Amino acid sequence: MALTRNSLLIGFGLWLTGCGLYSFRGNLPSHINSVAVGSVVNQTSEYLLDDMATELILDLFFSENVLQVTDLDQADSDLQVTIMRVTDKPATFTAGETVEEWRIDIHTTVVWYDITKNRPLFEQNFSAFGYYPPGGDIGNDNVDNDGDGEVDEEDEFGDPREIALRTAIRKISEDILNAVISTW
Ligand SMILES: [Ca+2]
Ligand SMILES: [Ca+2]
Repeated sequence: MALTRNSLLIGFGLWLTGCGLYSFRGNLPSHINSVAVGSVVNQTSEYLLDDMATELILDLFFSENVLQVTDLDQADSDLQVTIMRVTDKPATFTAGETVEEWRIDIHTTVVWYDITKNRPLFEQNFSAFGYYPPGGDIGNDNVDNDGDGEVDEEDEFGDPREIALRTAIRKISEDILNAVISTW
C-alpha cells in the first residue's frame, strides 16, 4: 500500500464529499507536521492489548511516514487511542451446532488532537473484527487467519484468538491512518 500524499488527497477528497464524517474548516492543517502516538489506553480486561495496539499503530505510522512520529513534548499533534470494548461471539456453526468459528470485535475511540491550537482535529470511533477457530493449529488449517493474503505462512502460529485480535487492531490502525490523511 503506497500512500503518497497527493494520490490520497485526490482519492479521499472524492470519497469524503459523499461521506461527511468530518467537516472541513478551510484547507488541510499545514501547521501539523508531527504526531505523538502515546500509549494506547485499554479499558478492557484484555491482557497486553494496549501494548499490541501501540506497537501496531506505531509500526504503521512509522512505515507510511505521513507525519513525523515524535515524543509528545516535540509533537504538534497527539493521537489518543482508547480501546473501549472487546466482544467474542460465535460466527459459524457446524452441522452438529458446535461453534466452528468465533468472531472478535474491537471498539475504539480515537482523538487526534491539535496541540498547537488546543483543539481536536477529529474524534471518531473505529471498530474492526477478526475470526478465529475454537482450537487447532492455525498454521495448518488452510485459512488466512491474519488476513494478509497468504495462507498458513510462517507468521500464522500461536493463540488463534490473539491472531484475530492482531488482525482487528491492524485494520483499525489502517482506518486511523486513513482518517488522519483524509483530514488534510
Ligand atoms: Ca495469512
Ligand atoms: Ca492458517
